[in-house]
Amino acid sequence: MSEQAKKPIKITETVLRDAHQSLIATRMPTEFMLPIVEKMDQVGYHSVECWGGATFDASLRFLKEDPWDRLRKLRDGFKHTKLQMLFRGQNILGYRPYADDVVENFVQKSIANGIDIIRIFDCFNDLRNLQAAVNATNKFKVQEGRGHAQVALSYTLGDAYTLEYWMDTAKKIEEMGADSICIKDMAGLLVPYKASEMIAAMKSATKLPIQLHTHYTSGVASMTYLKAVEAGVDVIDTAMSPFALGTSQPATEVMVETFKGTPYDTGFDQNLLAEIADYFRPYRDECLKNGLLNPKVMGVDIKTLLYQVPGGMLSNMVSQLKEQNAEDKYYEVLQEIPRVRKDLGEPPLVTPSSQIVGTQAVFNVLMGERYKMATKETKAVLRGEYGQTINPMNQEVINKVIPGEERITCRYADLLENEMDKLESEMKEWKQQDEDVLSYALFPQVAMDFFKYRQAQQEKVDMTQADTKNGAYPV
Ligand SMILES: [Mn+2]
Repeated sequence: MSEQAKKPIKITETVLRDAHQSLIATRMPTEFMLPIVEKMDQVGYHSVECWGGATFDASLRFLKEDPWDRLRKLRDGFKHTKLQMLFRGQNILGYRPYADDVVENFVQKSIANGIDIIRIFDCFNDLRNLQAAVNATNKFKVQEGRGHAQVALSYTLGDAYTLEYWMDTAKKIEEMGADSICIKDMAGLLVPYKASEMIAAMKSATKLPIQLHTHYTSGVASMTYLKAVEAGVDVIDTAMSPFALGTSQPATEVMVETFKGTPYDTGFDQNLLAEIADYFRPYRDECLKNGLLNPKVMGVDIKTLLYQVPGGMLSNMVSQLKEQNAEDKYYEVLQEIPRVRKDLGEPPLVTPSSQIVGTQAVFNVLMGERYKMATKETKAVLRGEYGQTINPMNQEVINKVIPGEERITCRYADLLENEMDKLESEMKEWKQQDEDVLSYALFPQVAMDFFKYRQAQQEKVDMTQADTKNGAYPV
């Protein structure tokens, strides 16, 4: 290939977010991350994913850390590398739909505290649930001097998910003002040759850069990346080898070596990557020893391809059945999952739709009658509160579960009153920084427990040592 045809593949490093979320339940503490930041900053990554997803919840709940403080510390350390986060559309990082003022405020504070790229997704791929976050990112881009709105499409299989659908959606994403598109394959369902087709089709539909995010769960991920790169994908998500593979991403070093000497050569220094891997490896060993890292999640789980459900959803289902002493119903539930998914309009299976479909399938089987009992969430989906699905929902199921109830066809957040003031009034005695209101908005009980813990720690310390500007207190 000629010099002009060179197209170095860009890499987003996930070891500080999705990799440890997928392998060790998001338990990597900030203190462990900071010493390696300077080296990571020299690699030349397109971005480092380090925030959002479950990091926020896990920080407050289990690590007793202020997630905002983690972000500021990482921002301080990464002088050259863009920081990236995962954002669940109108649900932000929480589990309910928020009013637009909370979404806007969260986006502003994320960017102001150090985020460059916000990856925004919706479990139904209902773009209306992403517009407020995209608009907010574009609004603060100017004000904060950084900000990039990436819309992620939750990848799934099903008759309605044709190449035309993906191409059409890519065009709509471009029209809504996003800066790039991500194909988010949370279950590792995208196989190599399908990836070629999909990337080529989407590239013909949009000029926006396309990033591919997948998981190694089904064992095909690095081959999928290879075909996607050949088909023109711009960025891939990888994890440093000690926290790669299994339910995490393909290994950074492996993908870098794969493209060496080709037009896609990243130019990364393998020796530098090896030093970074050396830092993470003993921590991986420690996690194996203390049980945080279960060897079970490190193999190939072919069930995810067979049943087209994410690995995490299967393990949830197994524990639900175990609680009910009904493990013998496993295969019955597995067969019920696609039927429930169809009844609900065939959405992708990703948080929270994966839990909603999985739990309802368990209910349907255990009750011996379909929809004899429906969860609160199933009802909300049927009412249209989660948004529009690709296919219509099953009218018989609607009649049985929410008889006579009015269904919503507008964007659900249009029905919500602004709520920042109310949230602030509920927690103002604990507020030490504006960001605390957002922590409380997302996880009221967990944040409150954290605020109490923080105060107790502070009362034991010399307040003259407190770095109030950064909200960092010596404990
Ligand atoms: Mn992921």
